[in-house]
Amino acid sequence: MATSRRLIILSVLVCLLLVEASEGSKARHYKWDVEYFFWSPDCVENVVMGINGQFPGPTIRAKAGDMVVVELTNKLHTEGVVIHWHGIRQFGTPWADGTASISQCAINPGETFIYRFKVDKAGTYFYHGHFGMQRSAGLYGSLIVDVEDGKKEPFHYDGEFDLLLSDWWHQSVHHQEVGLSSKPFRWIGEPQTLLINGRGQYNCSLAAHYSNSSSSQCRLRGREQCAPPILHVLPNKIYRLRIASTTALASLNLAIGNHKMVVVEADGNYVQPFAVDDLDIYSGESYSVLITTNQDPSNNYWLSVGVRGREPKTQQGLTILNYHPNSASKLPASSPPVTPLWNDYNHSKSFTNKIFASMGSPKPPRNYDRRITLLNTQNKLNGYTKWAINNVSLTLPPTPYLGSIKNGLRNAFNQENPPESFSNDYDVMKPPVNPNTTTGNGVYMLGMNTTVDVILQNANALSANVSEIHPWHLHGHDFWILGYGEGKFSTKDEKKLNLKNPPLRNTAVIFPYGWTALRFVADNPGAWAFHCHIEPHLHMGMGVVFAEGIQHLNRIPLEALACGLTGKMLMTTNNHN
Ligand SMILES: *[C@@H]1O[C@H](CO)[C@@H](O)[C@H](O)[C@H]1NC(C)=O
Ligand SMILES: *[C@@H]1O[C@H](CO)[C@@H](O)[C@H](O)[C@H]1NC(C)=O
Ligand SMILES: *[C@@H]1O[C@H](CO)[C@@H](O)[C@H](O)[C@H]1NC(C)=O
Ligand SMILES: *[C@@H]1O[C@H](CO)[C@@H](O)[C@H](O)[C@H]1NC(C)=O
Ligand SMILES: *[C@@H]1O[C@H](CO)[C@@H](O)[C@H](O)[C@H]1NC(C)=O
Ligand SMILES: *[C@@H]1O[C@H](CO)[C@@H](O)[C@H](O)[C@H]1NC(C)=O
Ligand SMILES: *[C@@H]1O[C@H](CO)[C@@H](O)[C@H](O)[C@H]1NC(C)=O
Ligand SMILES: [Cu+2]
Repeated sequence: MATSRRLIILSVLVCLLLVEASEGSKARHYKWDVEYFFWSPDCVENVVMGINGQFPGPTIRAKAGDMVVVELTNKLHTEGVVIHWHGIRQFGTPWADGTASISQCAINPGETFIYRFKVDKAGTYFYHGHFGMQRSAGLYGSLIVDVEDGKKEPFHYDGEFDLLLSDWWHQSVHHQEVGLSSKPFRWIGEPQTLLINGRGQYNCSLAAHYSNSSSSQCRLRGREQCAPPILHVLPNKIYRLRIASTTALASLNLAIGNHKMVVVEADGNYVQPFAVDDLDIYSGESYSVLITTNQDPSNNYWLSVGVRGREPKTQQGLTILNYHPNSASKLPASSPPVTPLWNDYNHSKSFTNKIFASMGSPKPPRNYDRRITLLNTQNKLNGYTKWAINNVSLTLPPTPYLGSIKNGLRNAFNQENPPESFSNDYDVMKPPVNPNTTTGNGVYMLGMNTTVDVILQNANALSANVSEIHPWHLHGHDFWILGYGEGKFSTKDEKKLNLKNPPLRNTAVIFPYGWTALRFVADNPGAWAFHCHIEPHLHMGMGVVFAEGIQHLNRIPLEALACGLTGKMLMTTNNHN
């Protein structure tokens, strides 16, 4: 009886496996060691946090529907680690989201954690460290999901390139972190170098010879760790560039000399194609653009990346679009495209306002169940400099929320709901009269399957006439961006919200003194970070946590729980056995 039942179960399992195999989806296995090693990302030797001796880490390439399995071993010796799969929603696997203190315990030195999750949607994604400021240390790489077998992308291209953009400091992340947490505050400053696929040039310029700048012409042979990743193309073809930004701070603008770009994808969702000469990309975002190689093939062309939104002190990141196989090192005839002025926000807004969902993409629900307004302010706390949301600066608890909520551990974090809005008399245009804030680690508990609106409200920072850009990234969901506006969000802005074809994304910027309206459905049981993707800002408290439906989860893998109060709970359970 028992045997026959076992047989039935076995054959059901075999059938399931066969079904899975016949659909072509499979598991992609990776075995990674995270470690520090010496590297010269910008021609200056430094220490980077990389994977299997590579910086940036290896690219994951999968098909929609595949399982990705990453066996991650922490070889850092003196600190924990986790990796977040940015843009992957983790339906049914919230413990694999890779956020320390939120979805799992940090992986201790010497320990291995297995991330196992499904990539359900084709698109351009990336992964990065999400513990402390490890993304700034270089822990990142690309994650590309192709359409499943038998399906086609809704546009044609002959070849593709993957461009992962980042910014780089010579000062160690530990030094940066101590500065941010010190009294008086020490800001990290602007990056030394912009990197394209982990490569940039600090003390020389590929384009020195076109300008009067003091930097010297780089003399690179092409095999150096800092040599630019040349884009070799053939004439009269269409190429897809997959561009993602994992910068710690910089908002970027990317342009290619003489070539228009047609934007077709944003954050893993198709958009209505539109052509631009240059595009803005904020930390946490990704785009696919199509370019046609229809220019004079005897020439080469610059691809340039420059800083927006902060007065730039960093030279452009550069590489070359090369048509002719024998002239890869030939410099383009003219100077690199000029990055728009850093404070030309109209240029940025005009780009952002061109992005709409492609036809056939899911539409938002007509109404919302709950609206949460999040005021972004810069504050003081006992003399320390912080960022706060509705006057709460986030400090993560030692016990990850996912496990503490599932197990009803009420002492693990503040049980009251954080504020849903801010006082009406707060003047978003003026620095605060009383700049002091509080800290907290409460959670916005969302009803399962409810529709949630978030109004991100920007404000003046601590100094007069200063309001900064903040790209907000949501874990576990895509949201619709219903609109952007100036000043304080008001009921008359309500009518202007776009419910017809708003783009679905996982990252949305708020412009200085502006607001951004988002809508999403809380349909993914788990605990999810929602935060400014600027690494030092998050470190200074600029984030919140949402949670929904955790009671619907069956079992959370013990390895995700082995710390804090859930760790203690496991020990007592084991003792009873
Ligand atoms: C860049 O500067 C570093 C440190 O000053 C030096 O060691 C290195 O040789 C320089 N590299 C180039 C390409 O000039
Ligand atoms: C370099 O300086 C000269 C003389 O000051 C000026 O005419 C020229 O436009 C400058 N070139 C660039 C690329 O800035
Ligand atoms: C930006 O656009 C706004 C609204 O269209 C306009 O009033 C303003 O003058 C523009 N600013 C600049 C610097 O062009
Ligand atoms: C803000 O905090 C500082 C330092 O804790 C304190 O000296 C100051 O009085 C506070 N300001 C207000 C208006 O409460
Ligand atoms: C924020 O909290 C601090 C400390 O409780 C308080 O002094 C301050 O008035 C609050 N500010 C706002 C804008 O609510
Ligand atoms: C939430 O919605 C999904 C999809 O419509 C449905 O399968 C699920 O049962 C719902 N869950 C709850 C708790 O309502
Ligand atoms: C801020 O801007 C206002 C209006 O433009 C101006 O009157 C004021 O002097 C500025 N303050 C500072 C500190 O720059
Ligand atoms: Cu920010």
